[in-house]
Amino acid sequence: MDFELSETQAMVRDTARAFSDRVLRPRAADFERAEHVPSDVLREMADLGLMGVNVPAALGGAEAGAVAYALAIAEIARGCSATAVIMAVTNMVAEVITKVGTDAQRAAHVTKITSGAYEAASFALSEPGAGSDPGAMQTTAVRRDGRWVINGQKQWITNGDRAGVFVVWARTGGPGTAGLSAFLVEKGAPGLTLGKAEDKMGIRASATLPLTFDDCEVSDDAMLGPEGSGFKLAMMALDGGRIGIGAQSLGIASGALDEARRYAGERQQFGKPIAEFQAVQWMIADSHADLDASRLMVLRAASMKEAGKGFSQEAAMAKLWASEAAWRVCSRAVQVLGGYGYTREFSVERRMRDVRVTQIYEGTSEVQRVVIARGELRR
Ligand code: COS
Repeated sequence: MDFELSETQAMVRDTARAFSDRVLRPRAADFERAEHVPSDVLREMADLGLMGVNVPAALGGAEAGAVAYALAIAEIARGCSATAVIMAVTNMVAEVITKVGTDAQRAAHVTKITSGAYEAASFALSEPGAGSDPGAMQTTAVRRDGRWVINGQKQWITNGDRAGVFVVWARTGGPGTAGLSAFLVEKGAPGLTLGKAEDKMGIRASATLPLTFDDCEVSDDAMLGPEGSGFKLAMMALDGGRIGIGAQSLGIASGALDEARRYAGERQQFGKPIAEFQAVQWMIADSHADLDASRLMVLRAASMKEAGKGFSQEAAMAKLWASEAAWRVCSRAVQVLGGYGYTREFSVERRMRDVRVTQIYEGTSEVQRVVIARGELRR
């Protein structure tokens, strides 16, 4: 067992950290107020290789692997949680098209994602009535005159406002999970309407939209992967996505712990810094232990992915643990800062709102427990 990072992994982490400290951390509160991450920020991330960290160089990616990707997401999230989820979903789409797309689909879309020609990409699986249970989806795709015609509604679509391409799941066969297929739908496709962004608790600089498909026609070769393979494709992509959300939770909470540590060293009460009180030391200690466990679990799942091993359970455990630990860490950080922690003067208030969704999106904590228990009971 080797806990040392390779040169490439350390380089990607350092690149992401430097960008995050220079560009994201100082501006995250402004992004939240504007409810938007500026396009030039995403463009610079693409230039740094951050929109295709685990994508082959031949397709414009950094080809740095899944561990480097997790490290990069954590660093970006430490600076700005919203930018991290934009990056996470975009990378997930780039990876899934790379993995199962045809040469033509890769050439058409992956290089546009990695180069920043597309600002972002989207993953359109959930629906108003199909969240934890994608097998219940109602969106349909039917073949008509050599084209696919998509009808239905999607919900909670990260990057819906700025994606150049959407992976859209629709029913092409019978009921349940076996009847689903995935399609690549380009921005501006006729019949695709973007809804109004949700008014969310946190991650407000990343837009989350509903989409409506009303006789949205795509070409015959827009199907991604074989017909009927959509559910498995979604699960496979989400396994990797869950490592990304675990890393995002880790990054958001690491920033909260940094702020709590700094504040505890400066804030004087009863004639000494509050860091000298054991009550505060224990909060810092528990948070540090929580985050160290998260880091180990996220990086283990990422290294198993990189080694080509099965990692569904490990990714589910990493996301479950890291998202719930991050919530505890952010809550303790607010407590350490007291009244100041409850104001927008410090980032812990925003981090606590932002981190809450990591227990919900890309599979709720309850779904992660289902995945873990099924794996465990099958052994
Ligand atoms: N990788 C590859 N295949 C997988 C898989 C995975 N991680 N997980 C399941 N499958 C396969 C199964 O092996 C099964 O294949 P067969 O029919 O050939 O046996 C098929 O997919 C159906 O699997 P299962 O019966 O387990 O599906 P369920 O409907 O019971 O769903 C859960 C299981 C709850 C785990 C799944 O629906 C899930 O992850 N839901 C959450 C979705 C989610 O994260 N939504 C958020 C969207 S992004 S914000």
